[in-house]
Amino acid sequence: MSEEEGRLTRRSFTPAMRSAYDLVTGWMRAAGMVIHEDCIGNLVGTYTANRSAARTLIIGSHLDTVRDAGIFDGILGVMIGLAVVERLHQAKRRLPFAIEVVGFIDQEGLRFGSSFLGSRVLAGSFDPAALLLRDDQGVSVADAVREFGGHPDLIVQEARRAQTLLGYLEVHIEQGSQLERMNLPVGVANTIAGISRATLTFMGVTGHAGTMTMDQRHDALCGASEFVGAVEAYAREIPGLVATVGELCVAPGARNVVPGTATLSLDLRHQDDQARLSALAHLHWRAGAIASERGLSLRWDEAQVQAGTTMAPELRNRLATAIGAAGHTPVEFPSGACHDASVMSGITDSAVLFVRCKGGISHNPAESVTLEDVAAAIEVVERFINELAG
Ligand code: HGY
Ligand code: MN
Ligand code: MN
Ligand code: MN
Repeated sequence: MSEEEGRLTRRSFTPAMRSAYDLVTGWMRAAGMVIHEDCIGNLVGTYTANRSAARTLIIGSHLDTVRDAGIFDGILGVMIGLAVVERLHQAKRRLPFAIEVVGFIDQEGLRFGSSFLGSRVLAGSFDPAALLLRDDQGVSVADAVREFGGHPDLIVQEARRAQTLLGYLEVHIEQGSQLERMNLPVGVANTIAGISRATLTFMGVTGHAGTMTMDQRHDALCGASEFVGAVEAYAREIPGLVATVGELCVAPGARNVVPGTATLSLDLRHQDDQARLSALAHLHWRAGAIASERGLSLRWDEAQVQAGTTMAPELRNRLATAIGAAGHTPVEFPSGACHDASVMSGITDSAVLFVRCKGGISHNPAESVTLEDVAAAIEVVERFINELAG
């Protein structure tokens, strides 16, 4: 469950992740699945087809979480895939394609500041440099993978071949409130926002809180704070842009010391890649201007985490048909949250089925869904699969 008792924080390759794997593996085995953990540690349950050389439909999502997470973000998609296979197993039904239920080991990237480590391995877009990332204890991804039972040096072989795949379906809580507004249990993502991230460090002069006069100061935290305000003001002006400073670290971090450095994270998203990249360039310029006005220096490290993605029209249509057949109005809308489906789109047709969540709340222990909406999602996935099986 969690490392801090009573709160859910399931970080990649940790004992908390291992106990989740133990639970899910038991359920997968009971549902007639063959289990394996791949070279980076993704959990893969395979429900074999009724014929050899069949293609595979992957149904999955991530098993890692953010800190103090809700209990549905990620794992709901694995459990719904598992529930659908369990019902096939109970009916002693095998399909003309295999189904793999995949729990990706690292999508949120809380532990290493990575992103999509698990799905990038399957999609063949894994960057080996990610193996060198270190967590707050100095443990590298490579060592964490090994300790968890994986094989970092064999990761490149784990990439799937597109011709063996039928597609990828991710069932995920909406993490927004469109479905609630439309009073619908499920919906389909037509696009997924792209993400840029940056880590900024403002560097000034550490000083004595009592004797360094205000005109002598080059206070790194004041520079960072001005930047945080500028980010919010700018994002409010640009339609469709969301910008978040989620992490801030001040050093040396004492109440009687003028801060010498302030390091912060920046997460930028927009459905349009051009708009996102020009926002990133503007905020980079703004950070530089604030630093020079205040006699600070600035370190700026940016990463293009994921481009905006349009989900596969054919799968979206099939989902819409399944939703209609299940008695609900099919709707489509963009996803502001990122999903492994945007990475899996790089190798196979991919789609996201949203499940309504209360108040759109997510990345928050108050995250919740209803049993009826989960049942509706399971029925839609079953109809989707039956249609695919012909
Ligand atoms: O950050 C996201 O959008 C996702 O929840 N990982
Ligand atoms: Mn394998
Ligand atoms: Mn999340
Ligand atoms: Mn998620």
